Amino acid sequence: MTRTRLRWPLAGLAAGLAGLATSAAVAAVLSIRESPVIAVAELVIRNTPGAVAEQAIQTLQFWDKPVLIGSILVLLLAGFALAGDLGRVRMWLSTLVFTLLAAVGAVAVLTSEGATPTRLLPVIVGYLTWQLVFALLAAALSPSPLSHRPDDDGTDRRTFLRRLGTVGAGAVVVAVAGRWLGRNRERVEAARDLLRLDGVTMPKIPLDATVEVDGVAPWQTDNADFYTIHTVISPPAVDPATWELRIHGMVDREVVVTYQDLLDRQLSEAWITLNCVSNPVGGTLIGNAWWSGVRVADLLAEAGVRPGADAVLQTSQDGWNCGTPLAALTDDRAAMLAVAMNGQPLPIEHGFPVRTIVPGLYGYVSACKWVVDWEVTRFADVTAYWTERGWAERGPVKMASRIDVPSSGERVPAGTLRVGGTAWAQHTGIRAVEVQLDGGPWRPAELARVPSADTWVQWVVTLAVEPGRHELKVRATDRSGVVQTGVRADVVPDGATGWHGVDFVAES
Ligand SMILES: Nc1nc2c(c(=O)[nH]1)N[C@H]1C(S)=C(S)[C@@H](COP(=O)(O)O)O[C@H]1N2
Ligand SMILES: [Mo]
Repeated sequence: MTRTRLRWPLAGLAAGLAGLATSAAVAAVLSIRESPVIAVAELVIRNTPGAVAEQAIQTLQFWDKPVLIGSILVLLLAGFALAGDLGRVRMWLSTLVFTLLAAVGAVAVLTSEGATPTRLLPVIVGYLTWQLVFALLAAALSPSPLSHRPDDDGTDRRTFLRRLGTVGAGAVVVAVAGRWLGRNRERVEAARDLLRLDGVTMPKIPLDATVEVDGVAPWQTDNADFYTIHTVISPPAVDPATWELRIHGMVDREVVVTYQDLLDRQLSEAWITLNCVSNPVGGTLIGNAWWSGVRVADLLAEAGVRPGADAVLQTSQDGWNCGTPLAALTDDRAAMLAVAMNGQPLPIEHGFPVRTIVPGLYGYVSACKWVVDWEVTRFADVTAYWTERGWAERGPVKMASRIDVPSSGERVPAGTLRVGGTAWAQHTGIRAVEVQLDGGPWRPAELARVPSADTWVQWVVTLAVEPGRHELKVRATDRSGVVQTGVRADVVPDGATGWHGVDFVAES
């Protein structure tokens, strides 16, 4: 009887430890520095009064942190055992304890420095593991309604012990796998840090490319500020030493390129603006960087594209794919297989070690990150990730313009107002930008100078504004003379259109 009683807290402990293992594994795979337990420790540190902390540090010396984490673990184990024991009385009491413990973890994670919703994942996975494993073990402990034999204990005990063993082994496997995957990421990050790419340069921002207006998005977007879009939660860790790109399909000869092959070639470099098709009017899913890589046209020429092909189906290490018009990859534009962004090896979240960049096409049909496969093919024969989900097959970037200053709702002093922003008509170029105040005449803005038609262009205009509420609109004209349409279109299926406008208040 007493031994049966002990099995309940034991089940709670096993479920609890299994949850800690899955949660730590998820944190490792996602490269989250703080597992929930560490986050709780940091929460305690943040909320410890200075005097108490000092006392603790004095008595414990540098053992303060291990003691803190150790205490949290002991409390956790006690909580697990309690949750298990309460399950003997009522299952919902166990659920309550596990939920409270998970809630503490969630609060710690969400209040930690630089918290993002992704960081909740380890807590959620750990919590689900607790509930699931505990239910599984408890089922073997509860007396079966069908059997009333007093000595039924023997078979139930075997079931319980077998499940306990399975859970233990599973937890060990998960913990080891999590560590291994985490290590793999660290290894790739270390390999990236050690790379020195000869031939990759980082010029200064071209003279006259920026208008001096505070609040206008910088002409060059830093890697850390560059928007990121991908379908995976955790970017794949791809080792440059084993990376390969296979070019096959409608080609004369299959070509396999390695990372070293790319570095041994003449690198081409350019300022190129990258646009997301999901960028709404006035939105910020756009960035401009200095890219270094190998011309796609040269690689395709080596493979020898067969007549009849009109697309390259690009696939990434993570299984995502996109169909890119062959014409945009082989004409005179700077389409490249990029190895560097702003003079640095590609950041992992931007496609390390190698990604594609095609000026003039939205990212979803061209800018394949962690790219490993190019199949030269026909649009008629393939579909790709986003086209299967209702987006257009080809995605040329639409002309757009944006007001950065003043921002919507801003209060500015009445009188002279410097208004500024950015505009793009990628691969055609911007000829003019005009603004309209309160429905009045369109007035030309002054354009900054850009090195090519493949980047965005900053603009500035000085207006006189009376005190009161105002509405300001912007529109661009491209170098072929087309004026940006004011007709509003949603981002689906091939990019937003419409003039960006802001409301602001001038105060006397
Ligand atoms: N492997 C992979 N590559 C991808 C995507 C993706 O989901 N997976 N998203 C694309 C989209 S929609 C855009 S807009 C760009 C964004 O590139 P960035 O994250 O470097 O800004 O990457 C493209 N390449
Ligand atoms: Mo995108």
